[in-house]
Amino acid sequence: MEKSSKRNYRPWEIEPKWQKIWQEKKIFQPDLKRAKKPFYNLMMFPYPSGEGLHVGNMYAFTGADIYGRFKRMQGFSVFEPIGLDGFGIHSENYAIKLGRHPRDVAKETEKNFYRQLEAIGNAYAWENILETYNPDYYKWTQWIFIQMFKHGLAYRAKAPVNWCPSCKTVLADEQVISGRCERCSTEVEPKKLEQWFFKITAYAEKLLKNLEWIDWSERVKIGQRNWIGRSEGALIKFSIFNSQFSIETFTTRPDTLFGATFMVLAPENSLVEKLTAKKYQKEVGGYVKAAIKKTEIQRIAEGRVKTGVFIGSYCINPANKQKIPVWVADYVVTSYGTGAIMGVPAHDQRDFEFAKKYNLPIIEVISGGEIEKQAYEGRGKLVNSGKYSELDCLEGGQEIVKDLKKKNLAEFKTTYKLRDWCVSRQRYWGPPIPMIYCQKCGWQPVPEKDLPVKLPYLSDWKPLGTGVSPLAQCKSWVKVACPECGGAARRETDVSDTFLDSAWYFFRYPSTRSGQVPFDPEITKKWLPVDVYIGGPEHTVLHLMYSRFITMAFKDFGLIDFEEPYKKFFAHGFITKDGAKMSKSKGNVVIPDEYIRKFGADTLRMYLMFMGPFNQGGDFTDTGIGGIYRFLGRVWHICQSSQKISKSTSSELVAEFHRLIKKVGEDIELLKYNTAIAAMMEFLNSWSQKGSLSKKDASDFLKLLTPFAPHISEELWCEVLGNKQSFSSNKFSVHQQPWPKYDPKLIKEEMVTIVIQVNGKVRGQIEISSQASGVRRQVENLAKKEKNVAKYLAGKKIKKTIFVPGRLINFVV
Ligand code: ANZ
Ligand code: ZN
Repeated sequence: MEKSSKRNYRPWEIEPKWQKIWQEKKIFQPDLKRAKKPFYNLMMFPYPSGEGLHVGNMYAFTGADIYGRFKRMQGFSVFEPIGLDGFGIHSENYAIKLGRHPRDVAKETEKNFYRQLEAIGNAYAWENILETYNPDYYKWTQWIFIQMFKHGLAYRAKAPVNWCPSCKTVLADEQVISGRCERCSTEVEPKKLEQWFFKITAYAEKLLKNLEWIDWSERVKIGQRNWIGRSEGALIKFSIFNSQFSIETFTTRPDTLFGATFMVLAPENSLVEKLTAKKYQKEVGGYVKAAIKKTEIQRIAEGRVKTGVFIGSYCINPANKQKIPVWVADYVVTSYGTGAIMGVPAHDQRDFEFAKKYNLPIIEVISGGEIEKQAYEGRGKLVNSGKYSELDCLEGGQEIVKDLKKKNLAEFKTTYKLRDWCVSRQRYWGPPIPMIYCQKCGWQPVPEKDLPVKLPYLSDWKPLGTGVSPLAQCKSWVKVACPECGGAARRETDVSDTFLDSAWYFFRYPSTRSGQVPFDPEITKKWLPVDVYIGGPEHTVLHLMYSRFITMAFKDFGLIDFEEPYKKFFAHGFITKDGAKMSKSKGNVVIPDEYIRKFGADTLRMYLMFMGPFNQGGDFTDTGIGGIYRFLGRVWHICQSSQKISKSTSSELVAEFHRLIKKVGEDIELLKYNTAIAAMMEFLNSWSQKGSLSKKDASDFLKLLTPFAPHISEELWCEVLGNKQSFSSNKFSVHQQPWPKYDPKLIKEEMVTIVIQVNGKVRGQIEISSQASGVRRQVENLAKKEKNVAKYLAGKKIKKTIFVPGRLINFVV
């Protein structure tokens, strides 16, 4: 019978209580210098706006936190830091919307952010928080810029860049999604500006190669591979008829050279001007002018009608000495290969469409396809290719290049789609790029002793839209002595890209106390690379690529001895609301605070994890959350029931309990939180119906629950079951207990025999675990493979299968 002295489940009382104790006792703060088994559990750097975190953000953090808590109970010293990525366009745009200064907004955001995080009860190392707009932090972001410059990895160049007219700044290629600004979705425009670039292309090969061994979600690796876009091919030189000029093209299909019937230059290619014949100048000029107004992404969009104009020159196909016309067309882009292509309409679809439209000859040189309606891009034997005809195209292509190479007309070449990283932003809210320009000495880095270059407080901080940062208006700040000659010089007024702030933050976390260095070498050796990194799959090519690059650069600077920052990366799924991805712009955000107030953080955490597999996410509905709340309520009560907790565990529950320990541990390791929770629910049913648990086993049950619902587990384990030792012992908490072990002998599954019939006659039998014996598909598969049965089924079509779960299967043939 229920005793009236029993307490009710009141999460709003126990949760703040334990959060306070955990923080005071620092149980989640590892000894960074001395920890024996370090485990760096990292979640992706959040960039919250002042509106705070929504449950989608909580979802990601909680999933990572569960894993960290599990590792701690497995005996690791887990370091789980948190901080705030609050510099950059995202935060600045939010301040613009509010009409308030970004610095003031940041202060409030910070407060709200940490308050929300405390309420969810994650096991953060609160002594190591950091904010990117803090001068203690961005001092080192600037220091990194200077190291990049000193090692030749930062350079200035005038280049057509992506300009977002709404954010009034340039964007890196990675920050343009289908032609639109990643932040505000405005269509981007090309603009030619002088910018700072980081030479990420120098690491293209390494970024690609290491994907072979790092333990990352496959879909993220594929995303990175595509972004790097390695292509093997050749450079082939075409000389211009009656001219000293020649055009070099990059092709991945040198085997198709005999089929090249025209040449196409990108509108930006400087040869266009040189090679355009007088009478075509007007038309070509007009075409080029219109074309360069479009961004590359718009130009190469598939299915777009191809346009172009003939420029009045011809070149010579080096393979067959044919004279072919030179065109300019905007489907050829300037930033890839050489900005010129050989048009092979029979075997390249874009060239095919172009040739059809302008009536250019189409010559088949690879056999195997139909080229009436479209290009044949596959492989096959070479035809119409002189002495190379009859060769397989792969071999033929190699031979063609080798022969041309002897005449200096070709060379083998590997290219990458990856472009250098444009890191300057004409905005206010970011770390000023620590460079000084002197008329006499050129670009000089700010001397390291003068770091940080503090961001001055400007009241006119809004973007100007002129291609110049608002910092340029602050004349007293811009004026500076040249570090080289002492003469009058000026500061760079652009700030660096937010993605630089977040490309190295995980190096700083364990070393937030180090004033003299960006990261302490000894501590870094102990804690990095990160053991597991959990975050959104949308960062496939942005943040993850940049942070890998910066890590590789650090290694080459001699700062560290590893080149990959994250041993394991796990991409989580998204939370949707009414079927759409939860986001502020869609207006379907759910704020966690009200749910925490009503049900408690434990319920919210568990509900989020129960919605679906962690790598797939799920849809947030209010109806589901009540079920979790009731589950925790039942756990609360059963732990106080004198009938349900007794001297020893009922024999009916022993095996089931050990199976539960096994399952929950294995599921957490694979981040399959939803099935681990389901198993606990199922077990709770058995426990309520079939018998009782010993105090030890009940305590172990709570340990299984601990990573998911840390507060209720702590209260029940410590106070109700009475496991707490005094607070002065530094192992008072359930979070400091070892993960329960199961006895393999006890979980041996019961086996049952299933009789197999063919047309009603017994032809064999199989042994199968009692659990699987009820699953039709499993039984069917095994039964078909049974030797004797297989003989009777061979060559026959199964018309019908009759299945009696746990007993019999009959194939009718
Ligand atoms: C001739 C050819 C024949 C091509 C053929 C393909 C098929 P990936 O694989 O993406 O590297 N190309 C080269 N530079 C270009 C540029 N600046 N703008 C637009 N297209 C360009 O693609 C390489 C191929 O893309 C090259 O091989 C070239 O077309 C084209 F049957 O050359 B190919
Ligand atoms: Zn100077």
